[in-house]
Amino acid sequence: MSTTTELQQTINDMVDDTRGVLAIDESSPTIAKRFAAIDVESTEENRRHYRSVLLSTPDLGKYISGVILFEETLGQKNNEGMSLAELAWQQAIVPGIKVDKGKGPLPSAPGDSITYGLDGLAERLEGYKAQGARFAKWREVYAITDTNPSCLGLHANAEMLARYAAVCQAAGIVPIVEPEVLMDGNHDIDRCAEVTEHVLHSVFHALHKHHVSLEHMVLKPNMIVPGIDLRTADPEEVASETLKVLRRTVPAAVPSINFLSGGQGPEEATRNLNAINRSAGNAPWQLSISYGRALQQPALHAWLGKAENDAVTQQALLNRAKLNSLARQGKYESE
Ligand code: 5MM
Repeated sequence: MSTTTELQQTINDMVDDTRGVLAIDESSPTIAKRFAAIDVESTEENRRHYRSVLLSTPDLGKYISGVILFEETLGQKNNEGMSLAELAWQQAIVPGIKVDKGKGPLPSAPGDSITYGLDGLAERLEGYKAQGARFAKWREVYAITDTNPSCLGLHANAEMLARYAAVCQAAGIVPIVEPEVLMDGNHDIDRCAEVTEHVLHSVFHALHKHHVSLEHMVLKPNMIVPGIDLRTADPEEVASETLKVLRRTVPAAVPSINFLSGGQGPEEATRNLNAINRSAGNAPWQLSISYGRALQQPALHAWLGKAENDAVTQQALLNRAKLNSLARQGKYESE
């Protein structure tokens, strides 16, 4: 199979008009924080158990088309000895893998950060592919202040995303490109829109320079929302600002835009997605999800680290996945 055929096949399997992507790719420090909130220790066995419970949820494949795994999870098996990647694919959920190695400060750009992990990426991808991964994900993070992100921050982060995406496509792996403008702060919705427009413009400019095939990637952006300390926007305003910025920056060749939830509550993230899809008209891309917290939070709080809660954990995940599938189609009613 040619690389292009392979990429197209993965896009066909991941992108449709009702399903979305589940992000369970929390790195070790992040999953430890999530488990600490329910008083559960982050051991390898607890992480394996929790994530295999999620991926065994009956009917999850009706609403979820892809799952982003952490490197450790890709090598793990369920109690019956099946790899978690295979378990996902049993329900037509395409397995993918977070390949960035976290972030640190960007030198000469105070307040901006940069993500690590390009060295040896091509070789790592071969290994992940052999374990069943068909797409990858890389996140660059942008904080908003009066002066951030800087010009250097915009340029350097966009270059990283484009270089990562080019390496993935050469290996036949579909890249999810995730430029996350953080909600942290007290900036208003207009400032989030202004920054996100700059970010997406710089990212697509870099993708073009690196000859990334837009037809064979997925964009995972933030929605346009006010800073977490302000939080006054209603879903219609979020929808109109988000669609305005996306129309100005994202080429029609991109098949799917899968939002991150970024700290929005589960209900809020579903309401906003619904409003976006109701207002989208004839938007050229699918408008879907790649939520982590907004899909998992109710499931995590149902689980509480106890095997006797496995079934209610799955019900909680399925419920959120189903509601987001309705929101994907603009058919969600909060009652
Ligand atoms: C922004 O985080 C991504 C989406 O999750 P939310 O919907 O909760 O915002 C998520 O995929 C993230 O990239 C992973 O959890 C990895 O994050 P860390 O911080 O562990 O590298």
